[in-house]
Amino acid sequence: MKLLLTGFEPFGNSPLNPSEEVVHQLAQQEIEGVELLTVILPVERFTGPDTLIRTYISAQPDVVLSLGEAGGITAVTIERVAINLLDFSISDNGGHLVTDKPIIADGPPAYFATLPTRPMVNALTEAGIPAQLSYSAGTFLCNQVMYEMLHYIHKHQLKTPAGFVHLPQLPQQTAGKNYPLPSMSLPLMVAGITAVIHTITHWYTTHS
Ligand code: PCA
Repeated sequence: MKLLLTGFEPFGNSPLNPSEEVVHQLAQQEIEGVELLTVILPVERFTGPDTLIRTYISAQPDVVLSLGEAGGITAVTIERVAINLLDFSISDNGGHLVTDKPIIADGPPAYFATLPTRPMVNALTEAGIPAQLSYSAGTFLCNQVMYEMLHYIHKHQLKTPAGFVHLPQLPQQTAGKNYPLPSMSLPLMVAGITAVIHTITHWYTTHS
């Protein structure tokens, strides 16, 4: 199974993005039954989704799994839905602050993730890693790339399963803040995404 795994560059005031760190670690590991392709996406409203779609077209993966950071979450968070809305509360890395706009003017209100979301949560829980399902990926770049990937697949009548996982911040991003913030260590997140990829691989090989 050819898996396209994406992360995001840092954004906001942070020099790090856990999704980029996890992707870099996994790119150096062997995962049985998986040919892994990785790319780090810009946190920018045009080049972020463009980079993902262009990589998808040239790599022709069997599955797309995208990762991003969400400050304040306490668990690896499997996104079930992407909505057709850009409503940024901070500027992207290109300086765009877009509010109240659709991602695709004539696109449907939402797309569901087409990955096995509940088995992914169950695999994380069984591995002893905090995990949850989520019904909102926000209204920033993570939601946008999830929506645009699913829209492209739908529009071109393709069958590639795709979805998104939000990761907590790394301890070094939250240390020294004068109010408590949740975080998760890099090795635990790497183990978590490895468990997620095993689940997807098993599901893909038994369903296709
Ligand atoms: N998190 C942001 C964008 C990039 C990232 O890693 C989000 O949740 O939209």
